[in-house]
Amino acid sequence: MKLNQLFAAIGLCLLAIGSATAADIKPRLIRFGYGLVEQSNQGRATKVFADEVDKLSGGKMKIRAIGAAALGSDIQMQQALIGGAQEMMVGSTATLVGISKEMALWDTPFLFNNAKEADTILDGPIGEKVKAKLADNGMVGLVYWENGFRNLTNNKRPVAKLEDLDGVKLRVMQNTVFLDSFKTLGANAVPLPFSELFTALETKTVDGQENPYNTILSSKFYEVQKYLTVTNHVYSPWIVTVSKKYWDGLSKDEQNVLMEAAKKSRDFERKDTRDEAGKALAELKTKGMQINELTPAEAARMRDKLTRVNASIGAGVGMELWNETQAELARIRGA
Ligand code: TK8
Repeated sequence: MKLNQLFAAIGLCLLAIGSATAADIKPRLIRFGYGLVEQSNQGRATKVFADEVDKLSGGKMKIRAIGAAALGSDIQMQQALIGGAQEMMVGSTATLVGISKEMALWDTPFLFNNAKEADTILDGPIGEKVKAKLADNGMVGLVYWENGFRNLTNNKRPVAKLEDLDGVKLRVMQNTVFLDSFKTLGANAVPLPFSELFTALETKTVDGQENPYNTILSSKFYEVQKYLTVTNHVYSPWIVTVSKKYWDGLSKDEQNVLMEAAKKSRDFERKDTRDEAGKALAELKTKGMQINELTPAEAARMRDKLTRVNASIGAGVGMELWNETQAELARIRGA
């Protein structure tokens, strides 16, 4: 036997052993809902997740991806996961606060200075701890994806200073921290599901909203919004979740397939989103949006006002978690 034949024989034996012992995987159809359109960073990463699940399960586990909130808003999908009527979704952590109060940590204005800090905290022990709490409430959190730093758009006037927000009817996510934050800034904050946002802007039910550049582009908000102010006021992530009822019925191997595929999708998604963000801003400009940055003095004023909500976030998520997060950020920044 030649050496390469020997290796081939060994390989076959290993494969046989592998398939005999491992792979407690059954045919499964998993509905995975998300809010953005297919041609968005969320849609692209969902495709990566689906392909990886297919591959890792030897084609047995199939993801049926359903975007554009066709299965409902974030909050409706979460309820479907908790009840067991839907298997998986990806959505904002901000809309999970009513289910798991610790999630409000990620709503803290200016919590992270950059994406690297976000990755370190979200993928580290603090991110794990916050994610783990979901399991007490009917959902299993797999990984955090980047939604991104959020920026402000509106149709009334360029926002160059705090006072420009006076009376602006601003859609916020269905979350008390966001509501308090923007009320504190003087806006007339209105909580609405994302799935209703485009129409609300189009019909002028609201004047403005805040989301990352990627979303402003993929959801075509530039068609109904004139002014964009670079505020980067909060990094609020997305989280990939599974119905706990469904998860508990899966074998360890099946759970591993979902977890490994989720990690792969996360790494893809963060890179893809970051690559797209700069290009998206330039494209929004060519689409006719008027973009302005804040002067350092005005940015500081806004930051000062916004961080006044910090005390209530600390109380809401628990001071221990709050202090631990601040200490960890200080450690990262000092390193
Ligand atoms: C999409 C939402 C969206 C979020 C929002 O379902 O609601 O503004 O930023 O990405 O989760």
